[in-house]
Amino acid sequence: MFKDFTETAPPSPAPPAGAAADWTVPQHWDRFTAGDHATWDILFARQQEMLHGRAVRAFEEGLDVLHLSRPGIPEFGELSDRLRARTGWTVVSVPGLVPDDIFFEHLANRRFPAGNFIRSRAQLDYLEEPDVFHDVFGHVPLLALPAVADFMQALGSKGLEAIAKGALHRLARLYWYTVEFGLAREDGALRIFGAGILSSFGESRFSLDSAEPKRRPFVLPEVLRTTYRSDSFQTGYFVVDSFEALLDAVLRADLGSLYREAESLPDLDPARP
Ligand code: HBI
Ligand code: FE
Repeated sequence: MFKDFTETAPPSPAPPAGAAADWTVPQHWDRFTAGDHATWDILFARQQEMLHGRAVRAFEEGLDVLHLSRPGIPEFGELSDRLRARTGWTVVSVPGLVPDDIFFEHLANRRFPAGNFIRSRAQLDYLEEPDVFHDVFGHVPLLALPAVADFMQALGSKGLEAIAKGALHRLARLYWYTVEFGLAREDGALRIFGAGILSSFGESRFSLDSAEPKRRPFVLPEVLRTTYRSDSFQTGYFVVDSFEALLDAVLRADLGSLYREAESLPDLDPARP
């Protein structure tokens, strides 16, 4: 019936050679080639144009206050100085995907792990592992906003708790449908705030304009029961009314009870009517 909530997660793998115990590595910004910086510039220009009027307003403000519009891949030390001054967050460099407990431990301490590599020209539209464009362009601008900064930190600590409770798959759905693929209503219009959409040329149009996907109001217990796929555009999105309301819903919830309740109910299809 229920999953055994006392079950412990397997130990995470050791960091690769050259990485610290928390999987961070030097960014080695000086090792990016002119071609790497040009790849960033191509992606940046294309997304900035596409997202104008589509992203939540705070996204463009974040690009601005963090000076992300300057050409080239950002240097994380300088970016962190600007971000720290706003919300106390920093950006740390990692070689790619890191184990869940390591990832959430960083978030719980207001550190955002960002890839130290950029995709190749053949992968402008799709890649498997999050690179510096997804991580920095997609995630970092909104971390300049206090409500999002607090929400991400909360997800970090709730993530660590979820691992301990054997409920990581539930918390991962909350992360997916907000931080990665969230939509928001702003002045009555639908806007994008999820980094997976913000960093995707195709999905930034599809998520708002297509008649195919379902768009439903954010309801925490429903989100925890809704499956997702990572190999195609989403078939359903959740829409928040504000970041403050989202933060409040997650901070006030008794997630342990919601996880247990969800285990006794069937999963939900994001494309359900
Ligand atoms: N590692 N670098 C990186 N970036 C992520 O977004 C990430 C990760 N490790 C685990 C993880 N995400 C997931 O646990 C969450 O998306 C739920
Ligand atoms: Fe991401």
